[in-house]
Amino acid sequence: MTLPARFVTFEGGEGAGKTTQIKRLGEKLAQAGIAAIATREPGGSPGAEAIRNLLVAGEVGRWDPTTEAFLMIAARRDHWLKTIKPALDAGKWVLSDRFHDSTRAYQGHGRGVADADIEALRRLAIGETKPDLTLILDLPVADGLGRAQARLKAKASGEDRFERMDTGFHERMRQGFLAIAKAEPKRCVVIDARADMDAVHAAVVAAVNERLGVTL
Ligand code: T5A
Repeated sequence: MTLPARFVTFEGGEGAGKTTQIKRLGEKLAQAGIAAIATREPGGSPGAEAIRNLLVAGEVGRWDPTTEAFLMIAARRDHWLKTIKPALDAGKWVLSDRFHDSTRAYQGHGRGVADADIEALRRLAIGETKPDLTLILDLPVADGLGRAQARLKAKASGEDRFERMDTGFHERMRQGFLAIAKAEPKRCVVIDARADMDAVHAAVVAAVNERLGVTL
């Protein structure tokens, strides 16, 4: 029996460990003979990566919240059309580091864009597309920003525009993710990201097995 391709998204605040956990889940899927791609937002296709460059660097106030939501969602449409949908159609699982919940949490809860407006843009861009499973890695804001700073220093990428936003913004965004998880418990699983990498990986694998009917 061939398993259906699955669309799994990882969400959470800065430095929650999404990139780390996507890599480890990808390795686990490969061991089980399941083809998968890892991708990210904003970005994940050449056009969306070009938009990413406008979003993650530069002055904090470079974009007003609504313009920022437009840019995120424009990048998402390109990513969906050029990368995610073709991979799913080819039978590959897609593991995405962020997707639409990030716009709801960051531009919506964090920066005050109305959810109804974000959802109107979403319908235009990607229709009713939803991930099969969303893993929300939850971590206190100070811990996540500390981890992200260490990672940014090591990479010297300058992609720190969101990390430089104030603590109130990061707190609202964290609560936004928890509210999304509460409203959509069938799709979302909240994982305590304070634990060490192995423990978080075990929780990720348990959620994938339980929710997607596989045995990894
Ligand atoms: N954004 C994005 C929006 O505002 N709206 C949107 O719609 C979208 C899609 C993207 C920014 O864009 C915003 C959100 C973001 O601010 P980014 O650089 O891709 O920018 O930022 P992040 O997605 O937040 O990526 P990070 O790399 O900061 O976080 P990750 O991927 O969650 O964390 P990771 O795995 O890189 O780990 C960070 C550090 O912590 C360590 C790692 O080794 C690494 O050094 N670490 C742990 N340390 C201790 N214990 C653990 N369990 C650890 N797990 C990882």
